[in-house]
Amino acid sequence: MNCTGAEIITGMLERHGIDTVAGIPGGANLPLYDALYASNIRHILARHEQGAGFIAQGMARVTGRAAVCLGTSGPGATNLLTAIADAKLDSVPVVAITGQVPTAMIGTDAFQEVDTYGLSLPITKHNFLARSAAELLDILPEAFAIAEGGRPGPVLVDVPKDVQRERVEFDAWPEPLRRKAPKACPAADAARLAEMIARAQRPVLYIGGGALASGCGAELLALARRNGIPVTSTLMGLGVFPPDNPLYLGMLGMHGARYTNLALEECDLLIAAGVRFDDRATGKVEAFCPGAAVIHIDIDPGELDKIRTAHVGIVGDLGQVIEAMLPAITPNSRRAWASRIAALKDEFPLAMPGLDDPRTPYGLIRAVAADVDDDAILATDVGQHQMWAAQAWPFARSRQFLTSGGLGTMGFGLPTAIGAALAQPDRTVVCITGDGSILMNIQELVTAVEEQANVKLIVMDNQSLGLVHQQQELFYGNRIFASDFRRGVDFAAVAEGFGMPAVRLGRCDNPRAALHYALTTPGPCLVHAPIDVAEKVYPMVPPGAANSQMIGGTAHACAIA
Ligand SMILES: Cc1ncc(C[n+]2csc(CCOP(=O)(O)OP(=O)(O)O)c2C)c(N)n1
Ligand SMILES: [Mg+2]
Repeated sequence: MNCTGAEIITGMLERHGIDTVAGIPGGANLPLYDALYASNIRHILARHEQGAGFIAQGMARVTGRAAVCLGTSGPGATNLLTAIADAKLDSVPVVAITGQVPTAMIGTDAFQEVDTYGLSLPITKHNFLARSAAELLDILPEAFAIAEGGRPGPVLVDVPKDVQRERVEFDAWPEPLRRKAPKACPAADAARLAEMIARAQRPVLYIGGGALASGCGAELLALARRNGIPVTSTLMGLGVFPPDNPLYLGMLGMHGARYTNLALEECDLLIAAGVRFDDRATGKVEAFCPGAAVIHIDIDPGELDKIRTAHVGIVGDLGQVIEAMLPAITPNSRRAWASRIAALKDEFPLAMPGLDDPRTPYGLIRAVAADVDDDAILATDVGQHQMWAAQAWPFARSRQFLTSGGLGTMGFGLPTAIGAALAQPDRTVVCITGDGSILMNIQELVTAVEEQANVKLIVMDNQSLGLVHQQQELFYGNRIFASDFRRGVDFAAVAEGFGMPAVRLGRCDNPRAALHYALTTPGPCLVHAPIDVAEKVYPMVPPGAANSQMIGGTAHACAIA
């Protein structure tokens, strides 16, 4: 074989099953783009590198496989960083390949030079600076194995221009590296877990993104059912557990239902499965499940005892650990605990006012959900609309909900939805976004049009950074500052300017019919939905407070001065 470094990259991408990449070319990665010209890989030309990063995330989040984004050196690389950091916090396997100035010029403040390796160090699972074309034969397989193995995450490969052009002779293409099988759960550990569960009176399973990555929905369901264990989910775990199962408690934490957080207060055994005790889930951590023994199962040893010391911590693949302990789990219906939870549910249900009215936040989200099949993918941006969607959308399966959980990145929604639609073109992808968030990656509207991605954007327009407005109103004495937009945007006209059809719900007599038209017309479409700025996401745990101190969300929402 005789290839350039750039040809090695495209050849290795093909060998890893990559058929689509997203990026933007520039001086320092032009040799790579020249090699792409000659390859079968489809290239999605994003309009901003952050868009390319999130398009890759969308592909990775729905498939569970690593996806690839490309950027040139300097500003191309720095523009990718937010999407890479976002992938790190949500454990998404992304391989970012950046061009770099020629090796001899590194460190000279050359045109479009930044230290991409240094900048990406704290926000990647691993990163590489390629020093030779031959090295790429090792780096690329490693990059994919690291991105996908164990706890997934982003990997950056920085490739100087001369390395992309360098020719090298080699005998054979390296095989993709096999993923290391996680260590099996020792029988003694499995027995110990089963014993703790048998002794508990009020256990709760607390599941998160790790459950999704492990693909262990069936095992979790079997465990919960056999021992009558109620199940709560973090934002990242939504979709893993069937929402209509009587054992399901819904989402916990800052915007979880009151009964969910109250049930957690009372539990005596917390089985933390693929979670990281994020503060949005736990509230004031000292007051989280105060009387509970804790079992913590995670594939990443770094998560154990990081925030809450576990009585038993198990490092391993969640599905395998549950499978190992299932035979020792005693059947139990836990009548007393179930009836206590039923009583909490009755007394403190999740109030979703306006559910039948598509002109209200909850009503709109439910109307959209009712008009797509349960295979549809939901992406969101960040803000009130994200939390309303998390509360109201009836998630039926894993990898259906794409949201920026850890980093909370406004601008995530549109490009991520495009990536999901490209990876799975037969599914409808709904993106619920806000008037603030969509502006952060609005340029990708034209990418969606160009690719005819089947993305349905629902812009919930309260002419405000609503979640900020809500916090200022509730916790800063109603001193609303820099959160309301003084000037609105005609998002439908903007979409049309980008070549995307649009529907103005505010002007429709029959909003359900208008939604139906938008959701069933093939290709991308934008729906503009005016929302009252006074609408709130309730309940809400005040920042820093215990989950039990949540406010609002009862039938008579608390009045807060
Ligand atoms: C990049 C970025 N900047 C700032 C924030 C802080 N922030 C969180 S929610 C929010 C408001 C979002 O507004 P919008 O998209 O209109 O959603 P809404 O809350 O109104 O539904 C802001 C500014 C953020 N999460 N991300
Ligand atoms: Mg808004």
